[in-house]
Amino acid sequence: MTDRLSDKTLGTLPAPIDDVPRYDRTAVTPGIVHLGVGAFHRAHQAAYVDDCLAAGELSWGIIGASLQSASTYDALAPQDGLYTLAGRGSDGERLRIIGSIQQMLVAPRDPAKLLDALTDPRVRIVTLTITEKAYLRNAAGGLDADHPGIQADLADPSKPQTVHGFLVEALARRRDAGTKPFTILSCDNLPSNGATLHRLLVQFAELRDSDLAKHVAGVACPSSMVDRIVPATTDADRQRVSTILGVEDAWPVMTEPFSQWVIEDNFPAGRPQWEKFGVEMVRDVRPFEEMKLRLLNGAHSSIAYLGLLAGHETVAKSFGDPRIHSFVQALWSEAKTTLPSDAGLDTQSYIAALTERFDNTALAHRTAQIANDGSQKLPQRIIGSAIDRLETGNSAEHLMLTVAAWIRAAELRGTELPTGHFTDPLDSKLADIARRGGSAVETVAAIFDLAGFAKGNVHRPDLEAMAAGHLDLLRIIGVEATLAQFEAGRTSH
Ligand code: CS2
Repeated sequence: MTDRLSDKTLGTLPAPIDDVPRYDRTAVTPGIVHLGVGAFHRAHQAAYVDDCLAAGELSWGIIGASLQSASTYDALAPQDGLYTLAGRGSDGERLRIIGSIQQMLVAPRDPAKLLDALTDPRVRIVTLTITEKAYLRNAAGGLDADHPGIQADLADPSKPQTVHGFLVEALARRRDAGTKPFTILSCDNLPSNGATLHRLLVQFAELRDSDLAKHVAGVACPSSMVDRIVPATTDADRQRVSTILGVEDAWPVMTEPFSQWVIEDNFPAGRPQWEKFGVEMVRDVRPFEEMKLRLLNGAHSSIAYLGLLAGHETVAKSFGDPRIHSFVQALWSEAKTTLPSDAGLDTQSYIAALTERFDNTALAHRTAQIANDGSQKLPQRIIGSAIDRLETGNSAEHLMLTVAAWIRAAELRGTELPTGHFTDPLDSKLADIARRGGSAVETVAAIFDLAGFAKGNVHRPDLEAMAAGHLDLLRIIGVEATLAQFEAGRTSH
């Protein structure tokens, strides 16, 4: 098979394709720059924008930029930005071709080109899926001003490396050219993601000059909650999809049927009519975000770390392990009580839907994929709930076993788990701590310090004590017996 999926071959695709772009792609103009054009963006925001383009809103094409690797560019540029989105559920697979990405850029290859796109007056929104670690927060939650990327961007603003450097330089140039600022929409799994990004950008701009900081402070950064499970594409997926298409798609994206996007409706420079396609435009995203982070992502991390320790390769296998399954139910019982009770959240139905989604065996969602970047994820997924539980005099044992399982899985890399099986931005320091071979108490204290978990919180000693007790169990009796002990504890209450 030599032909690639492209504008030229689009008309030759066979009938089993459920949907293809039915709009004139040559008439689309750029309205959105997306930073971090990985699989998640392509399964989620790009699909909603594709719906808007198909409805005739042709001024919202996406320029997709990778901030690090050129792999997405290399796969999609020869395909005119087209790719297959495969929705996989118990009733089979639905293939859809997405056409909303009209141009691709690789920031490190040509930062000036990305700055040009960001200063294009037609671009009115910048969306981001850059993952938690790219926000470059220090242990106290502020901007990590010592980060080499930040230092480089302060030294030479015209060749940015970080998202902060790109956005602030683009905003400065737009201001100087009399172009209105774009709206910045974070789509990452962080609490108050828009407000968090806004704060970090202002801090960064402040390091350049205070007038610029004032200007950046006036830029709208609405928060949003994004939800769709997107396992990494495998070679088998590439082959299967390409065989069905009859042309090669170098990077199809796998996902589940479920999709949700809740957005704070604050777009001074305009926006597509996303609400026509199921997007919830609301005044306050916070309750939705918290429910998602604490119930979905918290359980995901738990399933991932316990699953890794128990030898389960995928979420469906780990969640299908009866001990892990009932552990996660108990984790949910702890976490759900921390959610706001006056926001109309239906946690019961949410948990029922999650149970079905995690059971989806058509998705081979690897536990090692979710295990990445634990130091960046656990604060909003687990630690926040645990603090709230202690605050109200309740226990947080299940939540803290998840933290202990992360620490245990991290220290087993290189022995029982392959080296680099999952990674973390704090890896070199985590490895130093593991090498010291300290007691559970010492190890947990060092890791809480390093990652800034519960920094300055009165409950931190209790959280550490719980995590250390659980880490001891995992080290001495192993994950199976630890889960059995938790189970026995639940039934005896
Ligand atoms: C997962 C998320 O990898 C992870 O950490 O928990 O990517 C999760 O699949 C998405 O947030 C679902 O919306």
